Amino acid sequence: MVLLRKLPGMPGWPAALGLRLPQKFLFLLFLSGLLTLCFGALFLLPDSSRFKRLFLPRRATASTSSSSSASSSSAASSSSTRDTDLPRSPPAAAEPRHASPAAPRRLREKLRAAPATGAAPARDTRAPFRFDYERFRRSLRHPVRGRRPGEDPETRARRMKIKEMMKFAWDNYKLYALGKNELRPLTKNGHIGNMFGGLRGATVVDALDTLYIMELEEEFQEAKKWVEKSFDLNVNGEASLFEVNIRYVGGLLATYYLTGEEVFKSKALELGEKLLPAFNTPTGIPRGVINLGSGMSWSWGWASAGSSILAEFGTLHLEFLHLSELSGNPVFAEKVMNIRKVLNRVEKPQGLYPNFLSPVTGNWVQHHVSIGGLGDSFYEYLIKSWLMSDKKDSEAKKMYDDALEAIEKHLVKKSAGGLTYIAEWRGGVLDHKMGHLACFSGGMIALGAEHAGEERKQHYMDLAAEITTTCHESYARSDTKLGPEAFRFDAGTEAMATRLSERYYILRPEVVESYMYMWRLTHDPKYRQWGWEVVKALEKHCRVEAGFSGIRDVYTTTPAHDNMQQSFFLAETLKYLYLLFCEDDVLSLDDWVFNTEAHPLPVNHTNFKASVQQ
Ligand code: DMJ
Repeated sequence: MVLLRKLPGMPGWPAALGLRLPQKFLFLLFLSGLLTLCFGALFLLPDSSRFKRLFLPRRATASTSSSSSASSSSAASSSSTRDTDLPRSPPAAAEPRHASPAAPRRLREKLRAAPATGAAPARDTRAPFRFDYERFRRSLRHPVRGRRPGEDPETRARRMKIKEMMKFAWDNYKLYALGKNELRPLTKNGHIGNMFGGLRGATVVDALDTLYIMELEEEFQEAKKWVEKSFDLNVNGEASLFEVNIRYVGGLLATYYLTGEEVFKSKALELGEKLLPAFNTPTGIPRGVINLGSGMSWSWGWASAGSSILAEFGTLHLEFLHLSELSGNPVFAEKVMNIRKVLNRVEKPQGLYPNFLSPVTGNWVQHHVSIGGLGDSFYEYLIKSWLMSDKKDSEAKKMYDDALEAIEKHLVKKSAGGLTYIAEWRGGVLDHKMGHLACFSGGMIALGAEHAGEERKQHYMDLAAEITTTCHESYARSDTKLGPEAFRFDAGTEAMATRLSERYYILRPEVVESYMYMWRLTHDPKYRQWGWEVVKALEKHCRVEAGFSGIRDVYTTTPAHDNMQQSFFLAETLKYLYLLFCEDDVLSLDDWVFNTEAHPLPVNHTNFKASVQQ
């Protein structure tokens, strides 16, 4: 209206245009409509627009930022309220970032090409936060690399042998594949694959902390230099949220905590930010695949009806709490605490956790339960969350205790030959099979046993020992003394693969992981003995001219090689073997929990800022 006031010496606008009264009225009407429209359009501007911030109250624009603390809590609470009246479509703003695989292809392609609004690293407006590294180091109860008191020469020699294997694996990767994700040791070149969304150097990041712990100083410096100079996070590919988290975020966090070198922290935080858009779903349960450039996410094509996988969204907790701890930004912790809430709300069949959950409804999609692939590290992260919280996160402990009780009641079986194993469950029907992946559970159950009620302690230690023995049997009964990908207990078979497709060994760590925990918790020398058998078998069957390779059949003494040196061989298999022959104060279990890729993350002795809210 101010604009229409008649100024002295100047005709008013309508008069100046030579309009009559009814026309003037119409003109005014048109003008006021136009103004209303312009104001309304402000709401459609991007949040970053200067005009929007000028005209609208600040809170309205900040609410979509993915990492400001205010926005994250509102996101978390809005996802919980949304859950009460599901199913419902995701909020319009979040929709393009997680097109479901069921969406028509053209739409998905269009969305993929859409600008990267969801992935933009959110601006944190709070005062700069500095993690007190020195205080953290002072809180450790043991020197990170141990004290090296007098030890018997055989143990030392075995440890040195494993160190030599690590150097061999690293040197060949460096020579033939530096900057690629894995080494192909037969063809002497690198492999990139499609799990890491365009990120490179999976072996470098996975190997960093092992090189450091083994005191391979020169090699550690080579790896560090690659991270500083060549590790590019501005990539634009489709990544597994789970794999990027456990290998890259876990590896970088662990190396920061071990060394205090800022580069590892800043890369971990930058990468962590890029993973956040995967959580923009109606329930806050992240989808499995994310484009690290655009922030769009979707479910695996093979996962039942667009579901998310228990072992994937359940294996973020440890790393995300540390991302909050190091950044001072609670958004990471809030995201994983919300996953807990969803899991606690949904009904568990017989107290078991099925492997497929809808990120839209928060309900189970299929009743397949497994402590091996698709389920495994979810259980591992429950007990480790409790340990990492310095035994304060009682919610995690209770979830672990209840889950283990249900597993024992429904899945733990004894074979005719007396071997204890954990079967899989398909809608109430048992599949008498154990995957190599499930063999981590011996170590996990032992780790939890120490903290079980007095009357359960010995029971769980026995269970852990029995499962570890069964997994050892799966190795001992093969011609190579290495274990198959899966072994069965049916039709007269005990701890052996029955299908051709399950006879391979890809340098996996789970069996030696359990040996390491069992050794630390019992000091029974048989675990070192068993570990040494694995070292000899690896040398004999997997070591080739330019590195280590998986084999296609553990039941032949002249196995074909798969031409792949997996990054977890350096991160986990060799690390756990090395620790098996170390004193207990090297990466002491008092101070560290290992993430599922064997990257050590510190126990919270210093009262984390992002401590768990009950
Ligand atoms: C590793 O990447 C991790 O241990 C994960 O939890 C399971 N699979 C591999 C090793 O087998």
